[in-house]
Amino acid sequence: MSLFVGRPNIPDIDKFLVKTKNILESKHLTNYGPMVRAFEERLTEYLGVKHAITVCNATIGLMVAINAMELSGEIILPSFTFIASAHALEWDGIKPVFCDIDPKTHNIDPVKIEELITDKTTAIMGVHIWGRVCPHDELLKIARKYNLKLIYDAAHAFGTTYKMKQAAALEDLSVLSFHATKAFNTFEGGAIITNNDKLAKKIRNYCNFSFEGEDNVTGLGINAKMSEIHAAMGLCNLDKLPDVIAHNKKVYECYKEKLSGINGISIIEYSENENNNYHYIITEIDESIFGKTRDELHKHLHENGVAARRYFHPGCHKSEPYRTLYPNLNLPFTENLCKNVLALPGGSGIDCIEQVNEVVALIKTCD
Ligand code: T4K
Repeated sequence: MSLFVGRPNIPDIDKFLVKTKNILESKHLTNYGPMVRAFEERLTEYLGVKHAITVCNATIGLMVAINAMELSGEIILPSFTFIASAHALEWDGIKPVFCDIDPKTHNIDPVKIEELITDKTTAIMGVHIWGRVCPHDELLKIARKYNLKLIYDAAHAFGTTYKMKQAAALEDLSVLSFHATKAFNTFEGGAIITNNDKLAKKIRNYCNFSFEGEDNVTGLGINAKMSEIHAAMGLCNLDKLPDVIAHNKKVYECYKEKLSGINGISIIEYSENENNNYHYIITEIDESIFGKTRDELHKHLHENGVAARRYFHPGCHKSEPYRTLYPNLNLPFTENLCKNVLALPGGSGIDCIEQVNEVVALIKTCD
């Protein structure tokens, strides 16, 4: 058995090949061609937003968005996230100020934010970990109180809704990832989502070297464009998204039922207010009850063909360059979670429910 976390969703191959042929015959490969324009239109419809600006990946998308919002100094974000969230800030010359999480939700703890605000803070960056939406109302209240911007790393949150609203539609701005390993992919890619017309115009300008017209450069832009072939993948995968989420949910429900019979291992649960994309199967191991550590279980699964992942071990603040920059920073809830969390193969990494049974059976034989 070989099972993976983050197996890409592949669309209808014939449909994708037809689009590929059209792209090749048209000789319009990039620079906002018809595929990208059609994909952006579909995205705005699906998300219920005014602007969806496609980008080559979410990391660059975050960097562009931060520049366009004129953020500087310090930005507060959780340390329990993929390293790209922090790296995007550091590359933009901004100090990432790491905040601890709420161990119940794995998201940034709003109660701990205010004490981290200084006169250099310009924004709060929430990360919807596992597609679970951050406590938006609380974050927005703090942001408005201190005149800060609120930006979301929504890399995990495509297709996730909160109180009937798409997570990516929350103000002030969100950045989605369409990396191959996400619930929805364009091989590599992402999108910057905003309802602010002026900001959207600026972001578009930045994404294309700040060209206005043929040879008029108006600022310090970069190349963050999505190409036609990536957009074609996005268009085909969008058609499949409802089926993908339904499959993911079935897999999640099955794990939830089967794991409930094992003491010391719990699966993340969602509130009634949210509809997740159920892409990630996230468990926590309580060693004192399970009898083995998370790392022992991780090793056992790998030895038996299940490539479970220790996301996001050891936490951004314990990874370079932040470990050296902030050697005395301790975030107890983040560090504890980093020791105990294990992502199991889910979504399109699982073809049939029998494979869930096999993973659960393997977990039971960890000794
Ligand atoms: N913010 C957050 C919160 C993020 O999670 C991410 C990315 C970003 C920002 C940045 O987004 P992008 O700039 O990437 O758009 C993966 C992804 O590379 C990364 O995009 C993602 N988060 C992160 C959570 O997961 P790895 O190091 O786990 O990837 P990798 O290559 O080990 O793949 C995981 C598994 O997926 C493998 O075991 C095999 C399978 N796989 C992978 C690829 C690439 C396939 O079956 N086929 C494939 O093509 O980081």
